[in-house]
Amino acid sequence: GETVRLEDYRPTDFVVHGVEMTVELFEGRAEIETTLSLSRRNGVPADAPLLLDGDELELTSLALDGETLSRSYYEADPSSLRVEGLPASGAFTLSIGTRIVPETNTKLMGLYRSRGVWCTQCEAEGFRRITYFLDRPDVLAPYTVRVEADRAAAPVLLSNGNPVEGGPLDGGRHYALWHDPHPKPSYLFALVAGDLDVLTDSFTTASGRPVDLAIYTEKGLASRAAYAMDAIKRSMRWDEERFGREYDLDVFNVVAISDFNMGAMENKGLNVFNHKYVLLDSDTATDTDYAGVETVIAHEYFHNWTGNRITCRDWFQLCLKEGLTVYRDQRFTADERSATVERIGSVRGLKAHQFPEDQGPLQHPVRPREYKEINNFYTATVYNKGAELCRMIHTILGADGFKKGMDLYFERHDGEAATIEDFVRSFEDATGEDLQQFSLWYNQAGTPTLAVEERFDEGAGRLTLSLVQSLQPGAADTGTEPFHIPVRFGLVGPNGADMEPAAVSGAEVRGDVIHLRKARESVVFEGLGARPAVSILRDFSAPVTLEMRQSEDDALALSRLDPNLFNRWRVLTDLVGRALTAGVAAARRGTDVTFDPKLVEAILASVGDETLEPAFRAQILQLPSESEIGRMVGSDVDPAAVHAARESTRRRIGADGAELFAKLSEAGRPSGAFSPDADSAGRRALANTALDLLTAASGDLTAAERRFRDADNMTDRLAGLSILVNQFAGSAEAGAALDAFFRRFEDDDLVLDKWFALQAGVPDEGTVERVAGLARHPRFNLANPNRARSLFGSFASANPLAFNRADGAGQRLVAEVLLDLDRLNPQVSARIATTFRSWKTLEPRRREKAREALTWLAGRPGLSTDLSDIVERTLR
Ligand code: BAL
Ligand code: ZN
Repeated sequence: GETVRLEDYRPTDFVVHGVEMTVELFEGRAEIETTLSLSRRNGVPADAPLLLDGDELELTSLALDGETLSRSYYEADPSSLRVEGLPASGAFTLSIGTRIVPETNTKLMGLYRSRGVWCTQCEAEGFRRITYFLDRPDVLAPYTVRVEADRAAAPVLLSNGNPVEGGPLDGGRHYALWHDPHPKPSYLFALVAGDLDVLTDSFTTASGRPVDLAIYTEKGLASRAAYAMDAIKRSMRWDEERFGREYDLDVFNVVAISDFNMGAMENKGLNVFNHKYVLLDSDTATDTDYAGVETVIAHEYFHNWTGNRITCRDWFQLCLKEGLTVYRDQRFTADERSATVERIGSVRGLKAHQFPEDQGPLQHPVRPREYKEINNFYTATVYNKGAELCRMIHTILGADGFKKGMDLYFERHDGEAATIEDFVRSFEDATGEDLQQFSLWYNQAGTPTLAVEERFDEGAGRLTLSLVQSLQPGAADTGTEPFHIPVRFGLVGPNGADMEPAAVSGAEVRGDVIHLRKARESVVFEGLGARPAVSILRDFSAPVTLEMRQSEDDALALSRLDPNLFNRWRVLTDLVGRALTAGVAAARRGTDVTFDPKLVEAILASVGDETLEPAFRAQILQLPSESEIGRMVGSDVDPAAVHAARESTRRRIGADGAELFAKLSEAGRPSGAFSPDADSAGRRALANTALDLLTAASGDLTAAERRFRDADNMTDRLAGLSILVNQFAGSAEAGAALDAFFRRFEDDDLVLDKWFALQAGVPDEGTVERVAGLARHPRFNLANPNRARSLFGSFASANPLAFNRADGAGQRLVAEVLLDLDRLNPQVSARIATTFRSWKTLEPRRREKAREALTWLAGRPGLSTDLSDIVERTLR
């Protein structure tokens, strides 16, 4: 494929004023007639042709102002339509007929069928698989869409905007007409038709507009959408209260689909969801699933303003809508649940997914400068680091300044396709703050290191903090200039309160934020009556790697006393990380893995502290994953040593905390009927984490078996099953539990995904053969993205031990599957391929095996642009 570059952006030659479509759905084909109202942009030469994008299209008709166009005026092939001789000035219409086959569309981009339901996915470039169009986000127009289908096959006919009319047609067919008055880019187009159930509700906006809400599901599943419906209403209210944004149509529709490449899609007025993020009940979904549904529902709803009302000028600006909308959904979760636990979860996610991306061969800035395949840039960097950038703007400007900037952004750019520069300028103009240096965060890739040293002069009561930032050049080669880093901090006194220095000098300090702008700067705090424990980078105020040689005593004091709860978790996690890294080195040498008793004591003290939220205490108990430990080790990684060190540490904590864990595992559980609320979920998380560690230490599976058997909800059932399957792999008990689980949930795809994923994650070298066997299971289906991800995505991303097995069989298995999957669905194949991104950090033997697998894959003929782009960049 061709490389697309940011610097090459220029507006289209033609302006689209309106789009009218008729989509006729039949078994085996769809006929589409699209009428575009167009005009030549001022200043464009009168002989410039109109060039429209297509992808696997068949042109069936073409008319200019209603008159069939002669063949000599146009050239059409499946991927483009070029029209000459169009009017030099004034408006005209072009009517384009296309024919497609939704049934054979396994890429799940454009119009396709999932379990008989017609549905669409157009972001980023799927609309061109429906009709020829200027398929780019800066072409905005109102749409009127008429959908026609057989009434029995598709009693429900949906598109964007408001319903206008509908009715019967000859031959058992019927139609519905939809009008979306809000100008939108083609990637927000959607259409759904099928025999669906519906759950309805209503919402009245702050200014009194009534909105009909509906969630459509496959037959018999609408009752499982109740929690999602509640989340919609809470999201709508929250956006009014926190961002002053109201909904703007008469209806808001959500459709849950079985076969879906992403989590969900924010199409205007018609959000289409992977059913995983809609359908829930206590018997089939875990607390994590509930939280996921709430987040994704909120995220897609929030896009209505950040993404839809204000969209992106070009795909390089993707973080403009995605980073901001992730930031908004994180704030929503913080308000609805617990701010500290939300922050811990987001930082864990950032470190697990974004840091390795930013530190490996797939590195790219939050705003990339070039791409070959835009689908490969829906990444943790664009989304999650993009959200961190919004959070840093909030930290720099404060809540009031941030709000003023957001309000100005909405006021200035509503109805437009905007850029990162527009966004940043809104904050600058609203507050007078200079964010030019800050903007480097959008353009320079990589995770900077922030090294902090402290010096205390007892006699003078003076604390000096030296801060040094550095950035290593990486794969993206985008420069290493110093950033503007907001460092939130506190000086914690012996009684646990933040101390107030009499005077501060050096680097700029505003309130509790140090503004580091140079490569190295110091801050001097005067008039401190005692030596404080320095609580640095509170709430993870910048996405950096923190290096601070803090004394263990100070760190342990902070773990008990820091008023900033996030940092209590952070200091313990950093100490655990250091201990695990040393443990990996010991395991590699074949010596015993030891663990500082004072650290275990501090962990147990926090976990046993009844004044803290259970969900927070559960976070303290959850050790970094094996992948995360591998990233901390950094190079020459032996996954077997990582596994050994982590397991030994788990046993050690389990043994030392046995008494506490026995209590938490039983007495801490919520009683009464199941409720998915955050507090109950937190108590289940703590109880189940405690049981996991207790079992790791005792080697006794009785309690886990009981938790599995007696569970009245999926969270507990799956927790019991995971302990059996992960800790007692191959045992008769684990096998029997897996079989029982399968028999009970055989007809439920979302639960079966858990069954596949659980087995793919078992940290045992034999899992390679097990996964190969599961791929031949009658219920495995490579064409279903959720199923493909549940088996192979889980295996490659969550099981470093087996995936990187020393003989290379794990990597080879995945490479072979990627090739098969690529022929069906390049987007999903490319996404799973990113699991190879840390291969260069492996020890030499495994690294060589990974190189062989990747090289083999790269050499297969006919790879998609999606997959070859990832494989080639990963190998480079
Ligand atoms: N826009 C793609 C799905 C999402 O990020 O909401
Ligand atoms: Zn999004």
